[in-house]
Amino acid sequence: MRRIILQPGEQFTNAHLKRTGAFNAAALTAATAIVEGVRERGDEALRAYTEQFDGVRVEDFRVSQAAIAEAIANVDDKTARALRQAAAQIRDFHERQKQQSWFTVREDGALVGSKVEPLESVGIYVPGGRALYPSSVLMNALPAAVAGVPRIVCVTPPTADGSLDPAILEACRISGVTEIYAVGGAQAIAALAYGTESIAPVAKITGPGNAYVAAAKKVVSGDVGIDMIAGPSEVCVVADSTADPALVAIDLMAQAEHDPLAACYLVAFDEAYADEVERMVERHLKTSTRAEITAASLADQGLIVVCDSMPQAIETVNVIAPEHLELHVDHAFDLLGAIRNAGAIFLGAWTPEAVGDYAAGPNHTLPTGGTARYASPLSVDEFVKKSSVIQYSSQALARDADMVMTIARHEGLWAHAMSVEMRKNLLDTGNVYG
Ligand code: HSO
Ligand code: ZN
Repeated sequence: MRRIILQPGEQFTNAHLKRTGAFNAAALTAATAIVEGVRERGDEALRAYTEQFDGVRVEDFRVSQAAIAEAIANVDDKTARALRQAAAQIRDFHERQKQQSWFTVREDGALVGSKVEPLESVGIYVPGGRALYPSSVLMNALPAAVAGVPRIVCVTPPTADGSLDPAILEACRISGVTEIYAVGGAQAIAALAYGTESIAPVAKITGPGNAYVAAAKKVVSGDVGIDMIAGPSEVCVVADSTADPALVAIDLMAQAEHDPLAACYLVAFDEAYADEVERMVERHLKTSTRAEITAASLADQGLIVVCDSMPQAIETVNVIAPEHLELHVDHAFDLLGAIRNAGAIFLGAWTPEAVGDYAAGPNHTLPTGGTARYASPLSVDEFVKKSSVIQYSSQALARDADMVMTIARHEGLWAHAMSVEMRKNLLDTGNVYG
């Protein structure tokens, strides 16, 4: 891992980081062409792109109930039970995020409020290949279900032999997905956004994907809602001398094994400790079943920052604004107030990121690439929208009339002022024209 040693009082800056974005210009160009193709030619384009990119000819994109039932029967009991248990904790956490509609009535009788309404439909992208995660289905579909979205569509790339991942389908069933289509890539995003003969469009698209999926989301955003555009996964572990280097090493590896582009940061307080963590990584790599990806990620993207003090370490974390932050330090909870930028914060020695990835309840879809400076984890809020509600009484109108007319006239908007004045006249004289 690359190493930086900060001098006392030295600030960690963005220049120390070499982040890879969620997508690049080439992916954006390719995705734009694919989106246009699907927009113009619907299912025909969808079939052609699927043949080109997935190497398989799909006649009917919709996965039938019979195929789903047959695949689900193959999920082993233990996995199915674990998914159900995780789902229960994730659902419980997200239930607490639900916002109620609210109304308040002023003394003059004016009612104002906010009406919360679930989106009518959402599309969830489920990647294939290296990132085929049933847990991501739970993390995207459950908040939508809790929000009350009636139509939850899942899209996932088809496999060459037409097989379906049973655990993915089981996760769809557990979390209330209503339609599944075997289509992936930028073409799936286009289909969800604009609809084709076989896929009705949705109001919003969420879920992780590769650079082309991320670019396609960017292209369709505005015409359809999207969640954040996720870049490579990240973890930052702050370890003081109380942290077991073997555990710190395996926690870094747990993020690195996702992707050669995953970025792992270790913030430590002396070089000898950092050396020890690196030795532990080497040792664990010998038995890892994903040694190649893990080693590539740590070598190319890994970074150790050796700090002189805890305040310097905390400021380093705030500049990195990591997706996941593990505080492997004594009295971790006491540091919480000083952490301004992090997607999810894992406190103490007993909280590996993996418990958050699968089971604790909070969402594992988190802001990456430093976007934790302004963005939040995926939540029920992403699947609802609000309408403002206003109802004036005659008394309230009389009270606010002058204020509204004054501002409207200042803005030169005649009918705005008149719409209030005529009502005021009606109240004063019984006639709208006074
Ligand atoms: N750590 C990933 C989520 C995940 N982990 C899914 C395992 N499965 C998000 O950064
Ligand atoms: Zn993970």
